[in-house]
Amino acid sequence: MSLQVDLIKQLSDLHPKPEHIHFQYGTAGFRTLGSVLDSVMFRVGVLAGLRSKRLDGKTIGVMVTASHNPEPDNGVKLVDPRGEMLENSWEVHATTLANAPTSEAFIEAVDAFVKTMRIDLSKPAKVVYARDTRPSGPALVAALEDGIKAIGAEGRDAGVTSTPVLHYLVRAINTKGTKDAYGEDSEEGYLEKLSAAYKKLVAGKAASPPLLVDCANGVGAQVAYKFAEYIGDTLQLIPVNTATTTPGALNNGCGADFVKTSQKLPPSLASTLKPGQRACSLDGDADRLIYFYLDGRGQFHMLDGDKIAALVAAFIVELTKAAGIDDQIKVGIVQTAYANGGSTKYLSERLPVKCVPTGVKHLHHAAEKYDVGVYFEANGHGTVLFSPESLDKLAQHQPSTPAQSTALNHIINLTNVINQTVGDALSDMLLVEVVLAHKSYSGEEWDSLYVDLPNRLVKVVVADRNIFKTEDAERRLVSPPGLQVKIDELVRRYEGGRAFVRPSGTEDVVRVYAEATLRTQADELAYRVAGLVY
Ligand code: 16G
Ligand code: ZN
Repeated sequence: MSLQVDLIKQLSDLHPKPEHIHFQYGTAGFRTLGSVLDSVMFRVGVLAGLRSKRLDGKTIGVMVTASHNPEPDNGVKLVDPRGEMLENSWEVHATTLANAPTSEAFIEAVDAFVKTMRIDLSKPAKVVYARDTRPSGPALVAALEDGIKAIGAEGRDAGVTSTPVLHYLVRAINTKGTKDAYGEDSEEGYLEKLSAAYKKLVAGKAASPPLLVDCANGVGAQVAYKFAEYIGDTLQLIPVNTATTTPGALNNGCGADFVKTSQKLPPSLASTLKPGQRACSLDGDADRLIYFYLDGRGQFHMLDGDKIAALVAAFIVELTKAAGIDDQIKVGIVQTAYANGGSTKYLSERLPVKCVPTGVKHLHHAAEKYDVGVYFEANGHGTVLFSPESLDKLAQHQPSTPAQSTALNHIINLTNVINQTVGDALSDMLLVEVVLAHKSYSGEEWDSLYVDLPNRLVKVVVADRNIFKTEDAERRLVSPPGLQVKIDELVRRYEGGRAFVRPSGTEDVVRVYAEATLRTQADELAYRVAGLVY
């Protein structure tokens, strides 16, 4: 079977590539202004179909979102059959296809690609796709559908939903009817699976105080409202910032990225959040989660991805001990250079901790190497992975006391409340609430596990960010030559000082991170390192 060249040409001509724009499949897929992404969407549709054919007709996912970025932005990323990010080696192929200047050049590139990858075009192809609430979404999905049609793939529209739901769907579809079945392949199936596990885990525990959920005026609002129904009285969820149809509201002055970067309470919550009460923020596609609370004096405290990792890892270790399985199932942590020094110190005194470069795929792959891998970026993206061997051990373990049996059931339920395909703000929220309920922790008690070092993140616009090259999981610069020595020299002058510089993978800037024992010192160090970079 060969390519349907006429059909591809006819449809591709409807989605011409804009001149003078170079697209790049980066850490978060293709991401830029929604208004220039039409051709990219069409071509991603074709590519998703080809990937499905290459993998023997397994379903591939496509998510249309720009996450925490401003509303006019949009983006697209591919999801592999087990619900993970697209295999690394295909990123360059995505980039090549997206940049072919004309329909003819595109068809030629597809043809060459099919030949080198030995893709059997007679294989079936299936693609499931979803989008967030951005206004540019419907038109971009229409372009994607043209691409799916052009390559002769079967498309399934999962509608408007969160990124983690789409990842779940891909895994559920591909494991249906097997021994690894992941759940019903629908949003209801997802809600049902997670909330049933949550309810078992908190059965008999005192009801938690109501939880404010800042939905960033994005798609998480819709999923949060549904969870509120599914989990009923066990935990009262109060979604706020749910204006998904108000122009300009998405991620504006609210959401996980706002809270993490500005280290402030979203202004829209100022009159609602009471001292002592917990709240959390999701990002625009609901795959990041940040908690916070106000103390008795009304002072804001943030509980970020690092704090979530510490809370959750300690709880799982405790349960493996209580279940008598801690000699067989070991917990490990994965962080990035952005992890607060306070968290790294606390965690590495207790568990194995690995540091990897920024980006979910790096964390995910490193976490797969542990029996139970807990990975969180400080920005609130993360999850927990249980290896297939650990899942088998849990299923086969014979508890010798009722207490062991209870703990074992808790761990098994945790494997179901956690979305193991990707970071999932609402799944992580349920997980956090389970631990808080079991430990009877308030936000303040959770916060006191360790003290965060004051830190500052700044961006620097430079002429060419590509000259910045890093090593040691982005903690040190190898290029431009000589710069790292100057940074080291500066850092030495600050008590508890640490700083690093890396090029952003999503914006045309260089990021500088600094921390120190004192707030003023952390700020000063960040600005002085930025001065070296500029
Ligand atoms: C993307 C990554 C996120 C990372 C961020 C860093 C995925 C799905 N997302 O959003 O993990 O923290 O990029 O952005 O991998 P930066 O390179 O601009 O600092
Ligand atoms: Zn996101």
